[in-house]
Amino acid sequence: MLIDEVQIDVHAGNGGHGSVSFRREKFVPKGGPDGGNGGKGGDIYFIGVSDLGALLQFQSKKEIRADDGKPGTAKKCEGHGGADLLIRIPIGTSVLDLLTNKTVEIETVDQKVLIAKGGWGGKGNFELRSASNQTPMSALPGKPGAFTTLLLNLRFIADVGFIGLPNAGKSSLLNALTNAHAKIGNYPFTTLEPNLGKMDHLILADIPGLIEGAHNGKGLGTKFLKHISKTKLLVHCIDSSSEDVLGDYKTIRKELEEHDESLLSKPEIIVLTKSDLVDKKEMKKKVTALKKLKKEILVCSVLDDEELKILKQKILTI
Ligand SMILES: Nc1nc2c(ncn2[C@@H]2O[C@H](COP(=O)(O)OP(=O)(O)O)[C@@H](O)[C@H]2O)c(=O)[nH]1
Ligand SMILES: [Mg+2]
Repeated sequence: MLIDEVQIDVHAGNGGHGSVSFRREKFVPKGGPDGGNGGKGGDIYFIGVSDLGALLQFQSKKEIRADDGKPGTAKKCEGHGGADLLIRIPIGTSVLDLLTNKTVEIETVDQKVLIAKGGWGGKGNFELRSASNQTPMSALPGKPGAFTTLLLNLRFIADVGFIGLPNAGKSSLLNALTNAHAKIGNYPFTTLEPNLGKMDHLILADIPGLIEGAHNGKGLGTKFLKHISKTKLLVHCIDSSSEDVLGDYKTIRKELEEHDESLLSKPEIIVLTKSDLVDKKEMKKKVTALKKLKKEILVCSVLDDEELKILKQKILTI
């Protein structure tokens, strides 16, 4: 399972309280103040990782807390600081702070971003001495750690996105070209989440359920349309046994346009899938119907190694 959107609460550690304490020495009945400062609360950082599954850590844990600082103690001892937390976040995640409405993008591996700062420790009564008050009888409390609510959104999942109507053969192609084990079925919506596979250095994704109306929440498309936005190439799959290949193409293009117009200018190749199901003459007609789009058109069957090889080479040239 791939988690691509999750809301979490983050609480940095609170600062430890300052201490109220007085020196105790033999023959000095009333020693001066010696209460130490509280320790600082732990900070929370995000760090970029290449593991796309890293958001899975939030599946059952939606609240992240860093340790509080410890209180100060006698003899001017400062309390221990709370340990900082380093949270692994997949690159391509945008982090929206729902309280400030600011967004940070996690873009590179090892990128470290301070998300919530721990509170400073309170001053102990030793540090609070002043000219007017040499023996403060109180100390300051630690400051609370920063708190916020974040919406994490994983966008950048693949170099190449396979799009097309349900049943067009996207998952089958992904499996044939990569190490993925996507579910295949002769019914719509087998693919409920994007399937990823690796082909040489490229990550290929099978983007599920793009259907008419997906952009306004019908079907399963909306959730996944965003994954297309950062791919370098779209492989538009059209079932060559369809009666209206051009209509199928346009349906998907309309979805893309209504979601985000800029998707239309992405490099795209058209693949007429399941080529084994139609004869040569019919295939020629289908290719001709798509020719006027002035896009690269390939025909491919998962049963034909030669056609698969050509498709692979084409994808690798991006
Ligand atoms: N004959 C034939 N059937 C195919 C081919 N590719 C996919 N199919 C079948 O078409 C149906 C839908 O395929 P699937 O990959 O699940 O489509 P998706 O919904 O686009 O992911 C399945 O029954 C597949 O077995 C192909 O190249 N040739
Ligand atoms: Mg599928």
